[in-house]
Amino acid sequence: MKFTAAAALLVAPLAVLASAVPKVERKITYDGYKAYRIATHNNAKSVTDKLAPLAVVPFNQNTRDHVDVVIPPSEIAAFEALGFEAEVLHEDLGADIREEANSFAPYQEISAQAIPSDTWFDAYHAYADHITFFNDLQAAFPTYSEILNIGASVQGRQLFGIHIWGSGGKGSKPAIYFHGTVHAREWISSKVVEYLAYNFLTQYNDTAVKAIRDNYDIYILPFVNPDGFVYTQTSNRLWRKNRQTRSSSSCVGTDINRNWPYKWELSGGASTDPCDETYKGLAAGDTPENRALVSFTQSLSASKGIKLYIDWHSYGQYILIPYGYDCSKRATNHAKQLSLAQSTASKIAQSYGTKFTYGPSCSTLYATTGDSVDYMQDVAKAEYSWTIELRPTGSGGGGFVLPASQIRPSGVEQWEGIKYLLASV
Ligand code: 0X9
Ligand code: ZN
Repeated sequence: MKFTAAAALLVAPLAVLASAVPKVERKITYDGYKAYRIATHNNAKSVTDKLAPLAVVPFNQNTRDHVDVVIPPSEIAAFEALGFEAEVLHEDLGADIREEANSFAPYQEISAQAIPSDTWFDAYHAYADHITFFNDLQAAFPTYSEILNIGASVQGRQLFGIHIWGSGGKGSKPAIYFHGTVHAREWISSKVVEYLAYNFLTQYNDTAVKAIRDNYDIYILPFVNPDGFVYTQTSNRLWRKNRQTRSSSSCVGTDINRNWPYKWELSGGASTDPCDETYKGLAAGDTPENRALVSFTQSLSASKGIKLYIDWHSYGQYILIPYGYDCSKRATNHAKQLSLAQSTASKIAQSYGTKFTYGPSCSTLYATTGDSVDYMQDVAKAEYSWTIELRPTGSGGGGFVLPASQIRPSGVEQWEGIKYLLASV
């Protein structure tokens, strides 16, 4: 499949083009682009072979059941002539991106030490506002939290986060450890981990939340790929990887979730082509983001250990347990992880009926090498190591561009799931 968005792009008019700015990237609008889910019936290759002559933009990673693609306006007639069994995910991706942009809200400034308004969860926001939100949230609870800065991205942004604790004091308990937005376009993942952080801090007077806070130290890193996230806001809403350049290629970006130094060398679960969405890098851990994450993870592992790690992604509505690198390998506590995934999925469904599929990541979805979950399980020795793919499923419409009205329900159902899970581990 050719990735030709750069060639086929439609451009938004630039409001200001200051001559002092050396290089301005034009924004891909995706106006008139349609997203489809094509049923593959276990034969994805026959689908991708038929798509090969078209200028198709890969959308989500392919699964056994389906391939999700974005088709530029000029190719829609040719695509429809192929006669696939397909459903529409976005009728006009550009229109949905514009609606998302229109739903942005500025951060509501608050007085010193006040708690940020929870209207934060009704809109998407600029990256700088996320930093302000976290700083203000932490400042409202100075005795029970601190801001983390664990290292810098390729472009020098800090990988920031929040550390929350309870009556045991700072750093006295095993870690509950969450990463958000490793894939830049998966915006709902940062909003959901923010929702969890907000509730962990503001609901300490709730008995169940107090028990969790008193038993664990909680570490939440909402943007482990900040450069990629900023790029989705300035240039290309569908960007996935980091923004690392390499002298060996003109293509930009490495998939940080294929770059972890564990089973990185295996083939079949990542790409060695720098132009691909799942490019693994030239060596394990050769992205600055991954190096910072590895070193921070090692410090958690070496101090009180990691009870639970969750890598928050979208989309598909899955709870995925180890492993990614081998479809027949199971964790030593597999039965416990599977039963917790099942009961957590039931708990999540109690809020609005949202169905999450659960199971081992490779056999349920597809193989991945050098991913965070396998590293956390086997190297960092996390007791439970999961990926959660948030809303939507895709079937029924939508993908990475999820209406702002779904931020709060996504947060609510995951909060219920996490409270249940942390009371059960
Ligand atoms: O491909 C990934 O890294 C994750 N999916 S996403 O669509 N958000 O990119 C899945 C990681 C879970 N691991 C496996 N499925 N093996
Ligand atoms: Zn992802």
